[in-house]
Amino acid sequence: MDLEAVSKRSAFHAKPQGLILQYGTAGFRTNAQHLDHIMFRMGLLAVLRSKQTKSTIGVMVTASHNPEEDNGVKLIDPLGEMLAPTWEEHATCLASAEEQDMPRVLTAIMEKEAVDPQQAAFVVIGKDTRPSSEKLSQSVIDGVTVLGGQFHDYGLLTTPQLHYMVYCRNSGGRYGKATIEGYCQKLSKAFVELTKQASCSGDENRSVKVDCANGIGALKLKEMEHYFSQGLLVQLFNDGTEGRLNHLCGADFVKSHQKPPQGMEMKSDERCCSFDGDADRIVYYYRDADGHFHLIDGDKIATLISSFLKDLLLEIGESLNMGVVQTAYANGSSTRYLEEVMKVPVYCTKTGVKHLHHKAQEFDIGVYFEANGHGTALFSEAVEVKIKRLAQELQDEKGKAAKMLASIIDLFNQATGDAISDMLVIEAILALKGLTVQQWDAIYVDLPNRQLKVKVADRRVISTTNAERQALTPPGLQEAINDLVKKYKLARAFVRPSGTEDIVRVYAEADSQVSWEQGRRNHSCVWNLTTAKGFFKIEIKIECTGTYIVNSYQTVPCCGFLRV
Ligand code: NG1
Ligand code: ZN
Repeated sequence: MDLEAVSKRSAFHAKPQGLILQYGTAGFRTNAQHLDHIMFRMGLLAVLRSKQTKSTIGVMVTASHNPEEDNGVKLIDPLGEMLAPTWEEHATCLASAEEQDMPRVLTAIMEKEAVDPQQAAFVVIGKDTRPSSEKLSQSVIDGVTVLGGQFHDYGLLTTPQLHYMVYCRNSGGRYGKATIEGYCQKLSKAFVELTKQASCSGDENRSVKVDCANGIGALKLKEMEHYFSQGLLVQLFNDGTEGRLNHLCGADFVKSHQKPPQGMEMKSDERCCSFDGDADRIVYYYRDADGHFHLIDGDKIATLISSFLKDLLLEIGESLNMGVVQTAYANGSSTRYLEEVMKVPVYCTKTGVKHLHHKAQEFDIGVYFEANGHGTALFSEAVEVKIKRLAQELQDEKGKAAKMLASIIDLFNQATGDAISDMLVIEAILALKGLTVQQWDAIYVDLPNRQLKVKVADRRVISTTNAERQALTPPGLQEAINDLVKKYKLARAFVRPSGTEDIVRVYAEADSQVSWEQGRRNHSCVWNLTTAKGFFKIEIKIECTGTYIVNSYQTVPCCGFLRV
């Protein structure tokens, strides 16, 4: 390894002095202007990780649902998974090292991870449609090549497509062909096979409107259109020809504002969905005859999928171990429905797909979704082999169910949550079950809930436990939350520091109908605490306003007291 060459090249991607960025839940994310050195260094790190794992590593240039001026980067591990936690730390160290220290940090990582410098390295790169992505992905390539790594640049891809490519390349072809045609063919073949079995196939039922967040999802859906042209009519909105990426549209906007995106024509009872900017999240929604908007989020998607899979297993007569994985943001009604009605075990992990993904891998069949619409289903290799064998062997109804299960296994992107693949899964299930979007929505009624972002002086004053559902610090916070929520039926609230933004997130839900009937009551709690950073005043306020419970939380320096 020629450290001198690395140093020389790094000077073209010099780190602004003092700029410290952290590899968070979804890699590095910030304004694109601050990312050139990060990209170069992630190119270097990807080469080291590739040498260490003797596998292809992915580097995706995207900032998902963030505004267009931001960008970001994350590394993809050999099985298409998120980067291992120890390497996230290496990424932060390497990104934070001042220019002159960078080669030393690089060497230290190599020593710590016993990287063989002679080992060959291969890196695949993808990028989203942000104006900054082209230049930033060139900086990644610069980092890869200066360390002698080989690379393939896929250019524009959705994030889950790059995860898929990495998984294909490292599974020796078992998972599929690592090309965009391979991806389209695998998914469309599975979709067509699956929907062949559907008895109702009226056009009405088989058309869906998609808000593409003005992002990469539009390009990739257009590329796929002709593969399933007979099976599904996909109408694209916010396809990037006019609006700005993620601006007033996309899955994150729809989920957090609980309203339709701009630029989408919605007639009553039409099935609509939104992707996020890099097409790894999806939420569905519709307007009813009275014009009311109804959101169908990741929790209801997980419920639809797991109930479909469970029915198929019953039909085949196989009792496999299936589990559903959620986070603390899952609506309480969904958890209760899954556990009490469907009798499926539900597990809660920390926020962030890597936590859900790893938990889901513990089951024969693991379905995981974040409420924001990021998720997929995982099938163990043994289960996949068994189901595909049963699909050949079994006859009649059992054989039909086994064939459907075999197809749906291929339709899921098992490397990570994928809006395109999830949309096809959902459309296939709705067609097979003959369900309208309203019937799907009516499976259970969401508890009214609110999620807020609060800017705080230092979000690290809050630490959590029990899958982020309880605050450990600051002292007194959890007790205050407990005091408030115990006054309401089915109430739940928690606060946690975000892993992707410099904010604290507050979540609250309750059966507000009962609270409302009891009258308008406001409860608030204020207390003071001293931290290493100084004095903070914190207020938690839960109030009943109409049908919602609103919870707000704020820390401010002692110079003033504000309330959101
Ligand atoms: P943070 O910022 O840590 O809450 C957000 C989402 C996660 C996940 C990551 C990565 C919520 C409440 N949080 O994490 O679910 O998707 O971004 O994109 O939606
Ligand atoms: Zn995303």
